[in-house]
Amino acid sequence: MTPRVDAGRLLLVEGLFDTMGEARAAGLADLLARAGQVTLLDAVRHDRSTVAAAAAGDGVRLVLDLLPAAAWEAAVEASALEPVPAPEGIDPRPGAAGSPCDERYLIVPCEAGLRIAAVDPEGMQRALVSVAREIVASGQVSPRARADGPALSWRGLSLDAVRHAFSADDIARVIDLIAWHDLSVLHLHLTDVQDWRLEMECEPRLTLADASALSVADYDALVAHAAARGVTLVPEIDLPGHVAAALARVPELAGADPAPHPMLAYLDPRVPAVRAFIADVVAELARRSPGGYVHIGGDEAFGMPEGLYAEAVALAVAAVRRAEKTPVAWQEGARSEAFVPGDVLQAWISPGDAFDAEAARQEHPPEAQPLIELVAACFAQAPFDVPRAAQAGVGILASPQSTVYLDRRYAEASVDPEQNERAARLGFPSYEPEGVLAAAGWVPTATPEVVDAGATVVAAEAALWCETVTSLDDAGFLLLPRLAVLAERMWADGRTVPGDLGARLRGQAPAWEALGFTDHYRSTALWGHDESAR
Ligand code: TNX
Repeated sequence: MTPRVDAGRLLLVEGLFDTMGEARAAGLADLLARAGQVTLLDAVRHDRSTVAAAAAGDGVRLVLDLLPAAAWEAAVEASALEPVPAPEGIDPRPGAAGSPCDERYLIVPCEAGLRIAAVDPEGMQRALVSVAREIVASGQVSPRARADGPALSWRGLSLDAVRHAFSADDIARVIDLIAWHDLSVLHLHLTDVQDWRLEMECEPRLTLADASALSVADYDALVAHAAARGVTLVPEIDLPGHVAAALARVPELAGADPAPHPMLAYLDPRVPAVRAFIADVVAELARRSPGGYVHIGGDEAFGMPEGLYAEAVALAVAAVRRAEKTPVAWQEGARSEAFVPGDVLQAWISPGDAFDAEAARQEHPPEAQPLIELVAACFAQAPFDVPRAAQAGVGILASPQSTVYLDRRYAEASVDPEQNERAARLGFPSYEPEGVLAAAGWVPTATPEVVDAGATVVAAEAALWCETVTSLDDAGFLLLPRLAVLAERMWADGRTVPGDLGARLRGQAPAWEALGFTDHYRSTALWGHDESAR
């Protein structure tokens, strides 16, 4: 059957399957169809009538030209376009070694239509998605020549899949969304105080009572879904703090001493069952995740003695290394001294974001004071984390809370009064609200606390924590439009993106809606008063 082709919504691509491979070409076709109602066809594989329709002007013809790396510079020169530097930092993809994959592309007019040149299938994918975004925004593809590419190879979203139990299908939709905005990583936060969300073959009790947990098959399918859309899954199992759910389900993990506070729990590395548990869960997670990096958490181990913390983190790091992967942890991991050059620490506590112990002491009743002191002691070390990482030569994954945490209320009103209830309900209550365009000037590699400490930003991620989220719609409300702003900054870093950011964001709303994120925030800053008709 010939697919129905709407005028201007057909991309007829020469060399699609040959250049991209089966899985990725199919994944890309699915993404474009879902997000943009853009039909992607391989000109060689499809029937004559479709090809003829495209030739007659119903679609855009694209010729893919996968170049040898050595031919790239000459191609840029021939195009007379401003060259874009190769991406920097670390490459999250499976099997990546050495320099990051080259996601740069050139789009130049040619006799048949447009020629897309890249040296990697990743570059082809980003180019084709950019063409589809243009179709969504304007209904057409401009014949203008352009060269583009990301500044950083690892551009991610960290998604809390614990505080809200996203289904595998919800997570697939988030993957589609981030692929549409050229992100390369979905960092999945899979375990926390409240729940352990990923079925583990080595310890089935972790998810036995939880019908909504992601099964082994769900996880494998998500890894494949992501890979086919140019996204690598970086899984996180949060150790040695944030583990109350695991301790409740696996009683042998109980510590040698009583917990420092009834509300706190950690994995005590002196307990033999704990040592085996850390080794087993990390090994299994690494085995099931084809990407090169495994995140072991390491954040907020409140009340845990320093020596035990360092020992527990070192066990997790060693398990990652045995699996021939590279460890990632939240910045507190620097305190363990288990990280070496090539490893990654995720900086999230910007100056000014740290826990305000004085305010907490004032606000809370006497019985909360001991807990406040334990939390305060942990945060008091935060200013030294990135300097410690710098000294150890460990790269920084930049996620400055004040800029990239999307569990933050919107400062401005919505043009749609129906969004008020959601706006009041969603977001971490103690954070200052922020406007949708607040991150428009973010330069990830110039994140001040990282640069000041002499550390290097090797990757960047936005984050959505889900304490207040109760559905995928809620997530979409917090993510959009802000994630699109952050994605653009992670792509461009210090470069200015020409044109009007507001117009670019509004232009993508149909794609968000087509992906099911219908309740994106209709901020007055973007939609003005007269545009509420949407
Ligand atoms: C801090 S960021 C956390 C999360 C919370 C988040 C709320 C980090 C490593 N830990 O557990 O969900 O704040 O924004």
